Amino acid sequence: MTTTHAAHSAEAPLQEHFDATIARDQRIEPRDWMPDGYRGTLVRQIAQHAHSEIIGMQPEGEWISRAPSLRRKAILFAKVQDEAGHGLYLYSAAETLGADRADLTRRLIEGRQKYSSIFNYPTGSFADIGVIGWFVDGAAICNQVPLCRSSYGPYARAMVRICKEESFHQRQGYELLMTMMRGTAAQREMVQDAVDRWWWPSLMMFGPPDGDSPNSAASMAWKIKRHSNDELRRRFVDMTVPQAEKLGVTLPDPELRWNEERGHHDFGTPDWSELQRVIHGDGPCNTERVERRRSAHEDGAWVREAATAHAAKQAARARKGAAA
Ligand code: FAQ
Repeated sequence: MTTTHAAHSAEAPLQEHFDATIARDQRIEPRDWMPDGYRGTLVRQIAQHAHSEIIGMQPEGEWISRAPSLRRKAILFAKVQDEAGHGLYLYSAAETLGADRADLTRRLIEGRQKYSSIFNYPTGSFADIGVIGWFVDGAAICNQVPLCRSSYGPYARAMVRICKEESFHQRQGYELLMTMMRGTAAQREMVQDAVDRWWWPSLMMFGPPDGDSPNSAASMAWKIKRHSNDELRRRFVDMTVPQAEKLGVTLPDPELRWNEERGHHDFGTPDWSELQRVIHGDGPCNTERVERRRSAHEDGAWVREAATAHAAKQAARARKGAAA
């Protein structure tokens, strides 16, 4: 996206170099000049993504102590730890743009930055853990594999490892559901109930429809986003329908059917007013999820202070050693 007034300013050669790099599909790196809008958009999206990973630990974390076997507990524990790691890579990527992690956390806690709507729904049964892996990680993969080709180097590289781990997460969810579907009638009902509750919120993860997505045009011109919200949503539906058939569950959408002509599935319209409500703080669990994040942050203050004091001590020792 070329800023026309820049063509007349001292920034013109820098803007030209930036535009040419994007046009050649090469990466922008932290040392490179970039337009303020590009930097701001990246900080916004990466911070929202990082916050989602961290808040996303809560709905599943609630089940670690209630997992039905040691094996399931170990798997869930590893998954929730992975989400923490993803949050940390992403905050680091935001820091390469000049953002400050403490400031981003403050903005999250004060409701000034967003996180994914999906993490404002309750996890009522252990089947929800399987469905989160299958749907939520599946949607995350659809959305994030193209981000491995995002134009900003540190973000794209962080996404490579994140996507590998999300793929493992999705499979563990599907395997858990397969196991439950081979179990008792009550277990099969739990799976169907979880599918019914998570389907529509999962479709909303891809964001508002293209016509109501104010950030998409610039993000796609800058090659931060490679596909539109609706395009990725369609891919997710096409990917998930055969998996649902194999599993033996029904997706709760009477309009869902294969369209031979288009070579894609037709599907119903999510309740966009629900998405807006949840994004703006009025979902079933927004208050408790942000409050939990706030108290974890406050309770962890002594750890941050101790780590800072320890790092200062180590640095002083190293200086003393170098001077001796
Ligand atoms: N929830 O103009 P657009 C995961 C906001 S990680 C909340 O279309 P954009 C892993 C949007 O920010 C899941 N807010 O925006 C995991 C904007 O507001 P703003 C997170 C939403 O950025 C699995 C406004 O609405 N993934 O699942 C949502 O071009 C299991 C207008 O929207 C990412 O963040 C929403 N659903 O497109 C963890 C991926 N949709 O910022 C634990 C990276 C839209 O102007 C357990 N992000 N908004 O105030 C993206 O790809 C994009 O940011 C979109 C939105 C596609 C989410």
